[in-house]
Amino acid sequence: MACPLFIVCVVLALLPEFAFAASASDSSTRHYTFNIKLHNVTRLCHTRSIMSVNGQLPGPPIVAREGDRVIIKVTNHVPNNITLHWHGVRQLRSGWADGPAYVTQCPIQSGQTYKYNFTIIGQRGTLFWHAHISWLRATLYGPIIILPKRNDTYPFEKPYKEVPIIFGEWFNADPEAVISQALQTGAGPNVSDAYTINGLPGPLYNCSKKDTFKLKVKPGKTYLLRLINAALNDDLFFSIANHTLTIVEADAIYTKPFDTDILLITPGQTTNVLLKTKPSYPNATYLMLARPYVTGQGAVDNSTTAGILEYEQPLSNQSSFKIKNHPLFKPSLPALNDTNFAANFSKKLRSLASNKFPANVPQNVDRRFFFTIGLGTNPCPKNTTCQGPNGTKFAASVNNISFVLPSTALLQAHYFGQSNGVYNTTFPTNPPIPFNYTGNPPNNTMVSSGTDVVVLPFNTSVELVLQDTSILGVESHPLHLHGFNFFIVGEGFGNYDPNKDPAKFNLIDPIERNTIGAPSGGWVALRFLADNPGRFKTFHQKFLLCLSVHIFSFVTDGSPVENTYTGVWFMHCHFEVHTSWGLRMAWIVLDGQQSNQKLLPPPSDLPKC
Ligand SMILES: *[C@@H]1O[C@H](CO)[C@@H](O)[C@H](O)[C@H]1NC(C)=O
Ligand SMILES: *[C@@H]1O[C@H](CO)[C@@H](O)[C@H](O)[C@H]1NC(C)=O
Ligand SMILES: *[C@@H]1O[C@H](CO)[C@@H](O)[C@H](O)[C@H]1NC(C)=O
Ligand SMILES: *[C@@H]1O[C@H](CO)[C@@H](O)[C@H](O)[C@H]1NC(C)=O
Ligand SMILES: *[C@@H]1O[C@H](CO)[C@@H](O)[C@H](O)[C@H]1NC(C)=O
Ligand SMILES: *[C@@H]1O[C@H](CO)[C@@H](O)[C@H](O)[C@H]1NC(C)=O
Ligand SMILES: *[C@@H]1O[C@H](CO)[C@@H](O)[C@H](O)[C@H]1NC(C)=O
Ligand SMILES: *[C@@H]1O[C@H](CO)[C@@H](O)[C@H](O)[C@H]1NC(C)=O
Ligand SMILES: *[C@@H]1O[C@H](CO)[C@@H](O)[C@H](O)[C@H]1NC(C)=O
Ligand SMILES: *[C@@H]1O[C@H](CO)[C@@H](O)[C@H](O)[C@H]1NC(C)=O
Ligand SMILES: *[C@@H]1O[C@H](CO)[C@@H](O)[C@H](O)[C@H]1NC(C)=O
Ligand SMILES: *[C@@H]1O[C@H](CO)[C@@H](O)[C@H](O)[C@H]1NC(C)=O
Ligand SMILES: [Cu+2]
Repeated sequence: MACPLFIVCVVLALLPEFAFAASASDSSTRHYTFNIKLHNVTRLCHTRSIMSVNGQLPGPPIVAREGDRVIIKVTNHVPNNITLHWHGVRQLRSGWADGPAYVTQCPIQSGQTYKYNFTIIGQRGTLFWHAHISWLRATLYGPIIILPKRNDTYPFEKPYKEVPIIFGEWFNADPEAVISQALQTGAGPNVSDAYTINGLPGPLYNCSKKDTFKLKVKPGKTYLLRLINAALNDDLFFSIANHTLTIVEADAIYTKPFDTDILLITPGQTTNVLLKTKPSYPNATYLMLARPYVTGQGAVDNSTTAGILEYEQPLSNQSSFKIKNHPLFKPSLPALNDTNFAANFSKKLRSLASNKFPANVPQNVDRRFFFTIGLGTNPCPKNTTCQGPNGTKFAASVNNISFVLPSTALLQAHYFGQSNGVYNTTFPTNPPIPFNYTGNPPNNTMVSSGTDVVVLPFNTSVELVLQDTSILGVESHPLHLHGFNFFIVGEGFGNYDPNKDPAKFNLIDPIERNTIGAPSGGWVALRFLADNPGRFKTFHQKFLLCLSVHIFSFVTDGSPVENTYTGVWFMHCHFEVHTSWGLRMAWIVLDGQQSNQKLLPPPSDLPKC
């Protein structure tokens, strides 16, 4: 009697979209050992002791297939406190492994070990990992490469080779000293001395020619470049001379492919591009360049990092021709302040939105939030002098609150019901005082401070508008949300108009990402669902759910009842300096009713404060 239903449920439960990774036969567990140690590195003729993972800069890549469990055993052999973050990994029910210090965990102290343990579900492409405490991510970062499931293909031409290209920032001084001094004086921090490609600044800097990344290619092939911006404080333009790139993925979400000679990538973003090499050996070498897109008023490292695209010489030519006799072509990049380029580029990015990889844009909204983001000031402590604007200290805020990190982790406080005195749940839905956000700045630029969060019931559909302010100058901020991807449904310059702008929202195929460069002097509208339907159940659970759903008709409109998205999710500017100044906040998403909609208990080795 239940036969047809039984079969339907077996089939549904077996569909890959619904497969729970750990129970699928082709998924596996990948183990990594990360030893955080000091090691001496020389760049630009300056030798510095840096913190690195296993003595590598950039750190080792994490390679996994969609559906795999990853366990990274991290041991801290340095004096500093450490945490690592798996940037963009959604951490379903595993928020204890997310990593931001004092948000989801206390730091791993010197001599301690912590095992990060999570499963990668419903994501494929490039992400990255980095330290998430103070400015330690300056040297503690590396790629996360998520391959499609076994036997699954890319929705684009199979590349001949895949190469991570990770941008970083090199400081001759210790970045910890740089930020600590800035926070003390209230001034903007000293800027970096170079940008790097795969840890190497390249030939355009003094004393750096030998530290140049070379991408050796064969003619007539397609390469997949996995671009990652791990720089601390700078958006970057990137281009390869005489080669067009095809963007196919961003933040581990497939995009509608589009061709471009130049791309823009903010800290926290990743972009996969296809590079088709020339059909035959070109007798030329090509520079690839990256340099910043600058919108702020402060000091900036405006230098350019370069790598070389080098065609392997045909065998017959090897002796007779020297690569150094070849002409070297240089790409041209937009002006440092080319905001039009940024806006046009952003408009071209669309989700693939295919049947297999749908764009599940929330069509209805339960809760609307309007957050101003930008800089501000804090008063100078009595009897000291400060070097920020007008003798104050630089600060930054969301809805005028400069977020103060607690001395214990928010997630522990939440989980054990000990939030009293740790955080408030009164984070404002709108700016406390409306003003002309992108007009003449108000006279009072002071921010308020606190540890305040938004609490969302399980399964809330959220619309969040981020509005840049002109206080101390407009600026593009790369906002990053932990635990979720959001859809970028609209953006524009000036002040957001809640009456006119929603009509222009793209609810069909907007790009889905975890980090957005909010427009300088403008706004961006994001939507996300505070759960993650349909991909987090064992076969057994899915089968039972399917039966119960159909027998009792719990769900008639296709809305999800399963799954969870529980935890404390940090949201912050991915310019490390702005995060340090307080441009950060957190969302608490409550447990759902069902047992599989709840955060798992903390692992036994979770570090203590
Ligand atoms: C992948 O394909 C191979 C060969 O076609 C097959 O033997 C294997 O069972 C497949 N694996 C999965 C998980 O589908
Ligand atoms: C780094 O170099 C300094 C100075 O030469 C030396 O004292 C130190 O032992 C080196 N550190 C490591 C980890 O090799
Ligand atoms: C990782 O987490 C899973 C799910 O909580 C658990 O079953 C497993 O034992 C953990 N593995 C390790 C090595 O801690
Ligand atoms: C490369 O581009 C430059 C400038 O656009 C052009 O002058 C040159 O002919 C091109 N060279 C090759 C080998 O593609
Ligand atoms: C490169 O140089 C070789 C030797 O001069 C020549 O035979 C070949 O046609 C050149 N290739 C191109 C693409 O210019
Ligand atoms: C970079 O900044 C320096 C000093 O602030 C300035 O002299 C130089 O012209 C700038 N370079 C570019 C490419 O804007
Ligand atoms: C960009 O900078 C140039 C000078 O370097 C200036 O002339 C131009 O007005 C600036 N453009 C914008 C959009 O700010
Ligand atoms: C500031 O300095 C004055 C004079 O030296 C002293 O009387 C006062 O106590 C100091 N205030 C604080 C807060 O340190
Ligand atoms: C600095 O103070 C002066 C005089 O009080 C004021 O006119 C100016 O707007 C202030 N500037 C900033 C950036 O706060
Ligand atoms: C806000 O300021 C801008 C720039 O000064 C101005 O063009 C605009 O009219 C102002 N808007 C309102 C509502 O006052
Ligand atoms: C919570 O709010 C109260 C009242 O405004 C304030 O006194 C307290 O400092 C706040 N606590 C935190 C952790 O921000
Ligand atoms: C490391 O973190 C612990 C817990 O928050 C704190 O008590 C300690 O002072 C920190 N140590 C260092 C070196 O920052
Ligand atoms: Cu910012």
